[in-house]
Parts: sequence; C-alpha cells; structure tokens
Amino acid sequence: MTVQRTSVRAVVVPLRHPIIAAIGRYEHWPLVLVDVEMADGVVGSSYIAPYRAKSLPVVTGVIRDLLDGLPGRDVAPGDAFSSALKSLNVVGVSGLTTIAVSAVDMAVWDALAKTAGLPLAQLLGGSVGPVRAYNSNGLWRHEVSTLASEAEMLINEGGFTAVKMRLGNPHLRDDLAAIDAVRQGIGDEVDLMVDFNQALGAGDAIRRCHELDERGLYWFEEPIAYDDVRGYAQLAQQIRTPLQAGENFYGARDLLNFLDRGAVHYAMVDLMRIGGVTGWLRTAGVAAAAGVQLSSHLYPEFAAHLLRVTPTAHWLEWVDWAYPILADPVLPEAGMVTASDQPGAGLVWDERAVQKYTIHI
Ligand code: SMN
Ligand code: MG
Repeated sequence: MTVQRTSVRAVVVPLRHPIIAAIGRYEHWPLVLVDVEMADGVVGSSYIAPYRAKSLPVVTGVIRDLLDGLPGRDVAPGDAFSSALKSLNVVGVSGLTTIAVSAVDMAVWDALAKTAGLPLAQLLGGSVGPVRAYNSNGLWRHEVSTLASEAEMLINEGGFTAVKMRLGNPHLRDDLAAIDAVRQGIGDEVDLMVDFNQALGAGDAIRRCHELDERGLYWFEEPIAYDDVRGYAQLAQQIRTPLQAGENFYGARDLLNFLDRGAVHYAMVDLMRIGGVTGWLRTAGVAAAAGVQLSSHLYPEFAAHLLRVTPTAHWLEWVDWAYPILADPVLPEAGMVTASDQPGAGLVWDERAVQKYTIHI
C-alpha cells in the first residue's frame, strides 16, 4: 500500500440529545475525519471525536504532522503505528500524541482491509456478526421529570436490553431520583449501567457507591478521577457492584497498571485513546490473559468489528453521534449491532453532510 495523498478535515455536528455530564455540556460534537489514499485508489478512513471543538486545530495539527510523512511510503498498520509512536514519544506517549496515532492507525487498517477485500473483522481472523450493545445516547444529568420517557424511548429504538445513564449529582437523593425515574421507564429486566464521569472524590465515592450498591446496577463507571489507580483499588475492594473504567486509558499498559492493582472488575477501551485498532488488539490480549471482560467506548463502527475478535468481548457502547456525516451507519437490531460486511471498517462519508458541517481550520 503506497500512500499517494492524505487528508484531515474537521466537522462539528449537532447531537440529538445534548451531552450533560460531569465532564461538561455539549450541544454539538466535533469530529476529525482522516483519509489516507493509496496509489491504487483505495482510501482508508477513520474519525475521532476529541470532545472540545476549540481543540480541533491542535488535534488536526498533530495528525497532520503524522500524515505528512506518509505520501510515497509503503505502509503497513503495525509499522506505521510503531514509527508514529516513536516519532512522537519525545512529546509523550499519552494524550494528544496517542490520539493522533489512533486516528491514523484506524485509517491505515481500514485501507488494509479494503485492499484485502475483507471486512475488518475478517481480516483480523474473525467474522462479521452481531455483538451485544447498550444504548448510550441519552440519560444525561438533566431534568429528572423526562428521564422515564427518554429511557423507554432509548430501549425501544433498537430493541435494547441494556442502557446507560449518568450519575454523580452533588446529592445522593438526586442520583436515587434519577435511577428511580429511569427504572420507571425501562422496568426491572433491562440492565442499567451508570457512569459518574469522574465526578466524586475518593472518599465520597466509597460512601456513594455503598449507598447505591443495593440498587442492582450493572456497573459503576468512573466514579473518581480516571488516573487515581489507588483510589480505584480501594473502591474495588469495598463495593459489590462491578467497577468499570478504561475510556481514558492510553494504551495496553494503562490497563495492565489497573489490573496489577486489582483496580477494576470490567474494562472498556476508547479507540481514540487506546491507539486505534493496533492499540485495541494489544489491550484485548492483556484483558484476555487476565480474564477481564472488555467493552467498547464510542466508535461503534470499528468496535463492532473488534469485539468479534476480542476473547473477553463484553458490551458495545452504541452512540449515533457521528451519524450526521455517515452515509451508511450501523444500526442496532434486537439489542445487537452488526458491523458492515463491506471491505474495510464500513465508514462511508456523506460528502454533502461533511461539506455542510465542515469547520475550516
Ligand atoms: C461519555 C462519553 C462521551 C462524552 C461524554 C460522556 C461517557 C461514556 O463517559 O462513557 O459514554
Ligand atoms: Mg464513561
């Protein structure tokens, strides 16, 4: 695969349900689209969602730094990953650098799968098929009175058997009221994940998680600062509801550090932070060796392929936040998401929509 040209573009798309969580409020969602075109015309594509629209020039700048070295080169995903990390490790191997490496990595893997004429899952030795998913599109920390109807709608829109809500309100009573409202909408049979988005201090988290331990919740996600391994280890010893974390892990070693300390029961990976497809595969190996069930965070299009080759595959987080610019988005059916069976990962840009939402940077 000889690279002919590359492009990085930025769009800001509207969200169906504004994101309101402890990490911020977002009415719109910024996306960076990466395309790597090979000499034979094959184009590998990926997107990442770097949260803050204002950070787009910085993120695209680092991605451009990596992409600028590609034209004329013969690329393979593993080699491109290693040389990208090597070139950026002088400025650190987590944060923005890994985000940029991830974006390029996914595009190169997409190109390789297209070159092979195979869906990504098949290229990686697996098959395309259904993976179980929960609906994560809503249930933010907003007005409690609409949570029940929203929860019911979220379950019904794809036959879901699981849904995630956001907690971490200043007072326990508000978290309890939110849980009650959601249960009213979904009944007792649906699995209910809760995400605190790092809202609590370590001591308060012990108190809050104890107080919520009897509520039959599926997992407690990120109750405290994502990098407080010691705090997670203490919590993990003391609560009965499984502890979930990982969307802020930058590579397999971050997971290994948590597992060494017994700091989580479940783990999840975010393709933008973990190192793209290459980073996912390495992390899935660590999770499998430890017997830890691994879920995806965002990026359902790539995750639907990767969970099929993850030995301890758990849940796919289904969100439709990139759908405004996708021509052929994956849709949930009976609570399952099935990856595209077309060669590659299945991302097809809706170019008219991309033009409409483009931010020139
Ligand atoms: C989340 C993801 C993206 C934006 C806000 C909140 C959340 C999740 O942590 O796990 O879905
Ligand atoms: Mg989360």
